[in-house]
Amino acid sequence: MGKRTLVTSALPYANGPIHLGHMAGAYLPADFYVRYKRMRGEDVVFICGSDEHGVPITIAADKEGVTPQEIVDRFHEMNKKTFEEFGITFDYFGRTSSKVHHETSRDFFRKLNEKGVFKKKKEIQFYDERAGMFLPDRYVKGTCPHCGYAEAFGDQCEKCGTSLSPTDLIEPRSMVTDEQPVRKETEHWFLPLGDFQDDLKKWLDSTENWKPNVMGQVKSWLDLGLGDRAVTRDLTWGVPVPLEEAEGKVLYVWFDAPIGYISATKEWAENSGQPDLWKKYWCDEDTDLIHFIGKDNIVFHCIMFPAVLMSYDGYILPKNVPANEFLNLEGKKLSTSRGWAVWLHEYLKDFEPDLLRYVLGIGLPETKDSDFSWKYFQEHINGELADILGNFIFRTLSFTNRYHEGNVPEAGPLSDKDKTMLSDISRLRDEIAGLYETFRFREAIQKSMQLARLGNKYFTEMEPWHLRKNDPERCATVLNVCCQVSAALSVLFDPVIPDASAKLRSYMNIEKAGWADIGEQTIPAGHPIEKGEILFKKIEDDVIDAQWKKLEEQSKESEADEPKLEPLKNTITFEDFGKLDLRVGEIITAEPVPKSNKLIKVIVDIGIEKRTIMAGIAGQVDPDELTGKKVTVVANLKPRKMMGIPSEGMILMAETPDGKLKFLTSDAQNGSIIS
Ligand code: B3M
Ligand code: ZN
Repeated sequence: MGKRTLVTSALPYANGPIHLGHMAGAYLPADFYVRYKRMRGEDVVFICGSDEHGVPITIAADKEGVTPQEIVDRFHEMNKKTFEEFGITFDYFGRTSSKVHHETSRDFFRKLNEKGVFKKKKEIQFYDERAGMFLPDRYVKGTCPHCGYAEAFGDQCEKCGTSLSPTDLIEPRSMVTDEQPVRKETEHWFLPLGDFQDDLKKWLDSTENWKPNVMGQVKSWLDLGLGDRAVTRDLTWGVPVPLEEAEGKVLYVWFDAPIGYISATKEWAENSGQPDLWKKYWCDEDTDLIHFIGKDNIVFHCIMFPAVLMSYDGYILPKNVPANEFLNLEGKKLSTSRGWAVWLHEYLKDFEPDLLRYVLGIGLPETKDSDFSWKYFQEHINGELADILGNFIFRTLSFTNRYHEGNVPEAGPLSDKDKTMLSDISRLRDEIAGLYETFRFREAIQKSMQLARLGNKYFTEMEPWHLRKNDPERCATVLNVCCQVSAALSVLFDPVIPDASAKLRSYMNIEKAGWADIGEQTIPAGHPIEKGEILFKKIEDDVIDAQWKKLEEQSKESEADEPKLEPLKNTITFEDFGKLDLRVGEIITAEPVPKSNKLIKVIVDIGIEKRTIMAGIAGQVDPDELTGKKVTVVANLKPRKMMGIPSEGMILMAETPDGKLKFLTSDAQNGSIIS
């Protein structure tokens, strides 16, 4: 263990509000860890900030028809506030649009460039001719060559996690126009990750306690062999590349964003009046650097950023990257576009932060995807926070208050049960510490609840309400033990439910809340204690119903935004249908019609003869790709002239709700009748 710890949480894109999935992935576990470390009196700094570059920002801006600046300003402020209200205790929350960040990331690029780390390569990239722009990786979608997932992005397949290049995709399409992009040459700077293969492997082998799911992913990329990764982009939004010859290019967002951790630490140091302090956290081997992220960010934090740090030289490398898997909602994948999400700022209108912190905490997706449901929320609050923890505290405090004038009573000789209860405090405290140290927060929280459970059981078995009359001395001893357990709980639970823990400490007049201060004798006899109030109220069914309703409405609303199918037409008779002569045809040639932006002139072989057909499909399909296509032809449609050319039939097309045309194709021989 190092002398100090620098903890970072993934910089959220400032393109939308924070939801439960974000929270469970990179923020809440980090906050548990940091709060735990602070309670131990350790030197820890917790850094985060808004990621304000990259296509997620421009996509959001395009969608709303506003500038990227407007988007990042709005969501930076909003998310910063939400984090604060939810009790995420960053020491500093920066933003990558800051001057310090631009300077820092440009300095990184410049230095690496001067050292000759980069390769400059002309590259063929996808270009959207209709939109007139090179397509960033995220603007290209297609089928993943590894797992066949049809909606993979050009930089990564979210299904199998493989890191991709847009040109790897099968049937790529532009997200801007949905057209098939063309390949065009452009020049970029590349980080040749292959050069770092051995050093990365050495570093990874030297690390300890990594989660198997994280290490497994990283190792499999290394086994595949690392390639070159472009670190510049043809975009206008981002940090400009600090070279004259790179006019019009910006740094790739995944080059500058992790450097954002460094810039934010610099700003934190500056604000704290010791501008050089950041170096202690980034350049001193006695610092443990821990990155909390979601699993989709593993490659960037475990391969790309370490390679950048190594080549700059003088920086420490991450000690651990405890990435989490994903959180589902009510059994379904979270989806912001489909309105299937619980937004933190919405949650906070209805409930206290502690409740969700606890419930997300016991079900964190640490080793596999996990699920959040409102029923689960209700069950664990009522069954654990209220019935176990809250109940034990309430019994202890009210009893002490009623029968011992609000002072911790003096303990007499201890029975075996008393001794066991007291030793459970120190035993669990140490076990919980071990779990926090190894990023097993779910178990740490379950074990904390275990102490309350044992306390409750002890209280019930000892029956102080009887002892009070029959054996007042025993009663005093039992209550003394219960007060020790309560005091310990006020500290052990602090990382998870800080508000309730602080309240409990205020009832018990405990000022200092340090991990080392709790044990078998935390508070002395005679210490004043107030009765306090009930810590957790139970959640009724109607409250949960209201949340379900909200979710349902929210997801319905966004369904309404999706294109609708046309209503069915009036019924026709069999004879009506029988009048149509539908044939299988094959396109022999296709050419654009001059001066028409809709028509393509095609010659179709319908077995019996060849027909000229004017098809209104220009702009949707590429004439060069039509030859050989099997289609359905209405063969007995009365010919009519279009742009002066007679069209002898019609090619049937399916029109999707969002206006895209698709052929109806058949592998039957040309001229076959369709009926
Ligand atoms: N903004 C991706 C994300 O929010 C990205 C993280 C940056 S961490 C340096 O998933
Ligand atoms: Zn895949």
